Amino acid sequence: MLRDALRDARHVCVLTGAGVSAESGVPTFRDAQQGLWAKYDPHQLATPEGFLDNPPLVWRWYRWRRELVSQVEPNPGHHALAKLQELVPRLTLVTQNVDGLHQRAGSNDVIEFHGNLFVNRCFAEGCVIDKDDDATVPTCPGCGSHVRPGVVWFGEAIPEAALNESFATAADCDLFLSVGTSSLVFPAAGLVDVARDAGAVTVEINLEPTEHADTFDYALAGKSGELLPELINSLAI
Ligand code: BV8
Repeated sequence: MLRDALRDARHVCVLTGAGVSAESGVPTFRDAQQGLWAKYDPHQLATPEGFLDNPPLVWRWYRWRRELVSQVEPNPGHHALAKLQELVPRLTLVTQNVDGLHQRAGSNDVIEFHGNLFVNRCFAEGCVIDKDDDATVPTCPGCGSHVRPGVVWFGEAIPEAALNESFATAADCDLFLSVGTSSLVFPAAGLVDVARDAGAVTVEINLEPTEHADTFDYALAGKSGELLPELINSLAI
């Protein structure tokens, strides 16, 4: 029984994707882009090549996303994961999301596998840039290079600390919970294989079964904002 496996778990590893933020009103990459962004492919915009090809366009897209995320709230799914962290001996939350909503819901020690939407970095050096002038494309005060959003683009390496800590967690956990992700983007999608090989119970919660659903011990189809509170509240009983 899933509830018993969760109750008996010593170390839970949770991996979340854009589906966890969907009920807060944050569109997923695979949802049709909204409004003027409908004609752009996020997989093109979210690349270093896309940025260098048109820095003002990519900045407009990220500023639009920052504005959108700053106006939404964490949903019951985010809050349920924050509550789960209090109910189990150890929980490590790895998120592919860049919206910071897990932290706003009270989750601690979140590993941001793909960076954070609200951080700015120097394009050339990678260092964090605190100031954000309103220029169309901010420039690094240190070296004059473009400033870029502090997210991981397609074709870019995952930050080493996040990568190592996430794979170590997957290898150590005894329950792996994948929520709201299509499990199509690597290397994040490879975490569950490490957990499974280490003997962990694996669980998928997704709006509809992903193409990998049959490789999980449990696969629950439905909204994370409904299924997570149900699951976690059943623990508290
Ligand atoms: C890298 C930040 C190498 C940017 C993002 C094999 C191994 C390694 C790499 C690759 C590989 N094969 C291919 C690659 C390359 C590539 C990749 O995986 N491509 C895919 C398209 C095949 N990977 C990379 O480029 C990665 N880097 O490997 O570097 C390297 C090594 C050394 C040196 C140099 C290079 C970097 C990938 C990171 C890309 N950045 N985000 C930004 O946000 O702007 S990824 C971005 O897209 C999201 O973070 C998310 O992770 C991903 C998918 O987006 P979504 O579709 O929105 O979300 P998701 O897939 O999670 O799907 C949503 C799910 O939710 C759906 O299933 C839906 O049914 C469900 N859902 C919806 N509503 C709900 C719900 N579920 C529950 N409740 C609901 N209410």
